[in-house]
Order: sequence, then structure tokens, then C-alpha cells
Amino acid sequence: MDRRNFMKHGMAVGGAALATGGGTLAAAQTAAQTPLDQSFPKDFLWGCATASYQIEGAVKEDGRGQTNWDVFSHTPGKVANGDTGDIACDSYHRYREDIGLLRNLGVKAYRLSLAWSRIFPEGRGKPNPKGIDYYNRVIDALLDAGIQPNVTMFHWDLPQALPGGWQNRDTAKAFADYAGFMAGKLSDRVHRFMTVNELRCFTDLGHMVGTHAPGLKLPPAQVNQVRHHGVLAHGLGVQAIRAHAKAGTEVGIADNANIYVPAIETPEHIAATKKAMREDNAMFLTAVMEGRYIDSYLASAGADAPKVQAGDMAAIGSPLDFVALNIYTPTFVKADANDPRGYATLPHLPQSPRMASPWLYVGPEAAYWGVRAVSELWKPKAIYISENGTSADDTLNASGLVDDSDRIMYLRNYLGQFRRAAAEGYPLKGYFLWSLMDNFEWADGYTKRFGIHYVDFATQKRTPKLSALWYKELIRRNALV
Ligand code: GBH
Repeated sequence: MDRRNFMKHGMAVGGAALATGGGTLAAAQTAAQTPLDQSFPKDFLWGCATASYQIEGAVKEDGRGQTNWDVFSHTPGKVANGDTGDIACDSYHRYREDIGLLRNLGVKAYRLSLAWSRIFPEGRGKPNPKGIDYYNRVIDALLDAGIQPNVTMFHWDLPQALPGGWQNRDTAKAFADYAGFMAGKLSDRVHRFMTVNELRCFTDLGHMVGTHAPGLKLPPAQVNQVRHHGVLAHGLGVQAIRAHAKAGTEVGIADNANIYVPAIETPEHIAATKKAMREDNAMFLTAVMEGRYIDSYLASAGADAPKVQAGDMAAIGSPLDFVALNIYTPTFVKADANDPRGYATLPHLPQSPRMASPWLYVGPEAAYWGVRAVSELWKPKAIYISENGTSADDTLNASGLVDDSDRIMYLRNYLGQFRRAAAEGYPLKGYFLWSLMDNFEWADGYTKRFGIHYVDFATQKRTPKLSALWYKELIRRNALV
């Protein structure tokens, strides 16, 4: 409610009190009970998200080639409990049941990723018809259920056969060939493609931090080169998808840019927030949106800056139909005249609230500010939330159900902030909840559950959590509940 309506409302209460004399209390109650409008825009796209290696299993079936994550998860000490994606949710065989879960929720869309190595077991060369058939079956079953497939081309499961992986520039080219090939096969039925998922994760976590495949800790110049190959893969991928897909196919990226939140909502802190968003994501989303590496990044990288070939930056900056954001956790910012950048990011405090994963600080405002900052900085045509959700230490209660009130709390607060962004007119078009079901949570193996369906990994039984019922009701009303 804006200020003017609020005032009008107040006057109406006063008027009613005057007219009815003794009716003041009743009138005030009516006013107090007028609910805030909690609805989402008409045609808002509600969905759920998953990724191939996290749910499919069947790693040796129908000619699938080995990936970096097969190797990494089978390397002792890399993943909690020695867990692997060998079986995961067995969705390769149970996809019809999983589509049933989606249908029961009433979602209009499903974000899935393709396993590159099912299509090209060696990363390139001869395609594997059985891999293509599998995704044809999944997509046809989704369409039969009235659910729109949104396809991510690469969600971290890189064909192991590609020499040098992301350290090799040729991998970006191989990605584009694969993405173009699959766009040609699917764009008669799939109308929205995301190139890669989370640039920072498959580059930095895999090659600098070492906690994701391939588990390397490279020096800065090599890390910057890997990052460059990541954004280049995206850019060449956009061009290849456009070249092979039906006209009108939408192409974008699913990125987890670091999301900044002003400590105080005043113009100076908001300006600091947008500066942090642009500069601290310089090697990733900023490069993609602006088609160049901004000066502050090149200056700080110095001699370690990536080696760029002619045409690279134009490809990287290929125009997009939308930007999709994975939003989980905030970084708070304040304007700071003592810092040469003009801003300071605020460290999380020991007592800052977190969910079940140590990194998952709670900050619903990240939802609003992520959308707003991206929107104001780069004016994308549309924004989707390709992931948002939380881990929780879910357990089955005596009735065999999961009452995950913590996850509902998290989702309700974040969705309230997404709603704010949409209500203020930022071009937010849809939301994919991470995740449809508990799955292989990368280095955390099966110890962290992000699903709104509980998966018993011994029996593969799926059980809707309370959050699934909550999400279903939200979708039914197209409003926060
Ligand atoms: C997304 O990553 C992924 O796209 C998805 O596959 C994943 O399942 C989901 O979110 C939930 O994590 O332990 O401190 O080294 C979000 C980014 C990447 C953030 C891994 C946490 C580990 C941090 N996440 N990262 S740490």
C-alpha cells in the first residue's frame, strides 16, 4: 500500500467511526483486517529446479561418458562420507514419477540440466543417440504433463575426456558445439535455454579453492584464464544456440553473482551496493553483461589478467533474452569514504543467522537487491530466479512426514522480497525453487537436503515435505501464503 492509499484508508476509518458513534472498534478491526496485497504478477512462472549429476544416477548407462564429478567424487576425501552421484535420486529411471511430483505441485515450469557426456561421451565428436533419446523422453513427458521445460546446458558435469578441462580454451569451443547441437534437437519443444550454471562455482571452486571438481588450487593467472574460458563458453554457447535453435528461442545464463545488500536503504549505501555488485562480479556477470573486463578488475589483476583473443569479448557480451540468478545468501555493504573503492563489504558475524549449510546466511533482502541491482545496472529484458532455496536438517516424524517449518520460513521471507521487486516493476518473470527433491549436494554429498520432497536414498521413496504443500498453495493463489 502506498502512502496516499494508506492515508485514505486511515480517513475512511475515521469517517466510519463518526457515522456509527459506538462502532469505532468494529470499524478499526475491519481496517486492520484488510490484508496487504501479497499477489505476484499475472503469468508469473512458478517452477522447480534440479541438475543432471545431482539427480540422475545411471552414470554408466546407455553410453554416458565419464565426467569430472565422477572422478572427483570417487577420489577419497573429496566428498562427505565418500558419497557419489552413481545412483543419486535415480531420476534417470524414475523421471516419470518425478514429473508426477511437479504436476502435483502445480508448477508451470521445470528447470533441468543436460548431462553433456550423455550426448557426447568424449565431450565432442560422435553424438550418442541414446543420450538424446533420454532427454527427448523427459521433455515429451514434461510437455504431456503441461510443464514447460527450461534447459541448462551445463551444470558442472564436464566430460572427463576433454583434455585440460576448463584450463583449455578448446573446452569453450566444445561446449558451444554441444550446446548448438542440442538446441537444434530440442528447440521445437524447449523455448528457454540457460548456457552455464554459476560461473564462479565451476571455475573458482574447482580451480582456486579446490573443493569442487577437478579439485585444483591454481595460481591467480591460471585461475583468471579458467574464468575467461568459462565466460567464453557462455558467449560462444549463446551464439551457437541462436544459430541452431528455432527463431524466438530465449537464451540466457544462470549465474550466482555475489549479491550485495545495502546496510541502510539510503542513496549513498544503495550506490555503494551497485558499485560492489558490478566490480566484485567483474570477471563473471559484469563481463557477460558489458562485453568487457572493467578497468578496476584489469588493474587489480595486473600481470595475472586473462589472455583474451580477438572476438572473445564480443562473444562474451552477446545480447541475452534474459538473465537468470541463483540467489541464496547476501553480502551487506556500506558506503565507505575511507576505502578507495568507496564501499566496504561487511563480514558476517558469528551470530548472523544461518540455515543448515554453514555458508547459507539468511538475508531475504538479497532477493530484492539482486533483482534490483542487476536490473538497474544492465537493464536486462527479463530476469528469472533460476535457483533459491535452503538446506534443512530434515527428519521424518512419527507419521513419516517432514515438518520443515525452517525451510518455509526461509522461502516465505525470500519470496516476500522477490514479490517486492516485482511489485516495484523490476522485470522479474519467474522463480525456480531449488530443489524439487533432496539430491547429491556436491562436496556435501547426501548430508545436506535442499528438497521440498524428502528422498530416502535407501529406498528412493519421495515424500512431500510441509514446504511442498506450502509451495503448492502459494502457486494455487499466485500469492505469498
Ligand atoms: C547452487 O550452488 C548450485 O547451483 C546447486 O547445484 C546446489 O545444489 C545449490 O546451489 C545448493 O548449494 O562449503 O563454504 O566451500 C550454490 C552455490 C556452491 C554455495 C558451493 C556453497 C560451498 C561453499 N554453492 N558452496 S563452502
